[in-house]
Amino acid sequence: MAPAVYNKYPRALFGGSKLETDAKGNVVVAPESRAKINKDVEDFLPTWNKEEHYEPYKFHEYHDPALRANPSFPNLLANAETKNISPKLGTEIKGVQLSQLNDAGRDELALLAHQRGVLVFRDQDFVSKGPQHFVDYVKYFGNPHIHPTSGRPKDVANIHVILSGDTKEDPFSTKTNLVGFHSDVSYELQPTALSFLTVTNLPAGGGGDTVFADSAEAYNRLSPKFKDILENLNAVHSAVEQANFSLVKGGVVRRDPVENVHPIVRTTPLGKKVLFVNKGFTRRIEGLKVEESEALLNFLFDHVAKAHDLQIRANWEKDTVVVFDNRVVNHSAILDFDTTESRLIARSSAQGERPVHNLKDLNKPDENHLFEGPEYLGNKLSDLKLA
Ligand SMILES: O=C(O)CCC(=O)C(=O)O
Ligand SMILES: [Fe+2]
Repeated sequence: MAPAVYNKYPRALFGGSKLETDAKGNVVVAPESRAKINKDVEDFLPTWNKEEHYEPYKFHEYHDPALRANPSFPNLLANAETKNISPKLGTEIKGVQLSQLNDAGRDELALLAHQRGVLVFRDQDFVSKGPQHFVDYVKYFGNPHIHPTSGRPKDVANIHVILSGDTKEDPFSTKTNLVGFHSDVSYELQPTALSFLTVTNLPAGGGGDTVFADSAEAYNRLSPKFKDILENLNAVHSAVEQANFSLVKGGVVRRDPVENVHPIVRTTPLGKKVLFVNKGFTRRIEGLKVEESEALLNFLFDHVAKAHDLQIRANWEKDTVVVFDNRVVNHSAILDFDTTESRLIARSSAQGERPVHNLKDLNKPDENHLFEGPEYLGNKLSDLKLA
């Protein structure tokens, strides 16, 4: 049989920066690419080590901090200036220093992020306080997820870093657009809930926003009859393609890929119903034939991607921190910036509950489906011909 051929991936998405291997076997950004990145974010630069390996996540109970919050937000918003980005999704907030919030303020942060989906905080000190502070902060909200494939700062595993751009190659040579809506790591038994993003090297020429789509509104827009069909369906979310993609481009797989089955209509611990499928990781609907599943999923992916009237863009400034609830939005990077420039985004995210359709099932354990099929390349990578 002819070997499988993998398409070239657009370098701009995951970075054309020059890499090298240091004395400890870590793959790091080489000096000539480092020189293009602000000095104050050195500690956030991505590193990879092929020896780093973890077991699949096991079930743990999750108690949503938002359930403890005062819904009047006295600790979070007492001195804040807020502006809705759209009526239902996204709030821009000034006058709050996240690192200074007390526990009650952090609970309120979780609640407001859940209600508004996306919070854009200006003038934060997270970058100057460094990667360890970032993760310690996120620990309050749940277990800070370790990403299976992304770059991570050299001293801290629980931050996912993407260094994009830094290439002369045309980012659109194989695709007409690079918008890729997803909900982060939805393949996990317990995907991430509250997420913190900071862009630490902004392209000077503008662009590079992050687009968010409202998954609660996406559900609400459907007709009652169509909602009824979705209520009883579950979908498989898969980490396999992401793992293979990482192998093909010479990266790491820190945790063997899992597949998990989640309800298509998810109810959060706060009672919000959301459409929980995403083009990034949802692969098939259980119990449907292949064509039926593809048609239905493609409709739902298009519904989310095309409806600009349920989306917002978060625009980055120096020291902006975007807090989003990964259960209630999909998001995508936007590759409209000058990709000869470097853009460095760092994310630390707390794992949430195992997704449920009905709250009576909340915090009931379930098992990972470890992937054992033929598609995971693993050590078969060398048999492939790379295009
Ligand atoms: O780069 C962006 O704007 C989004 C990055 C992203 O999807 C993530 O870090 O999870
Ligand atoms: Fe993401």
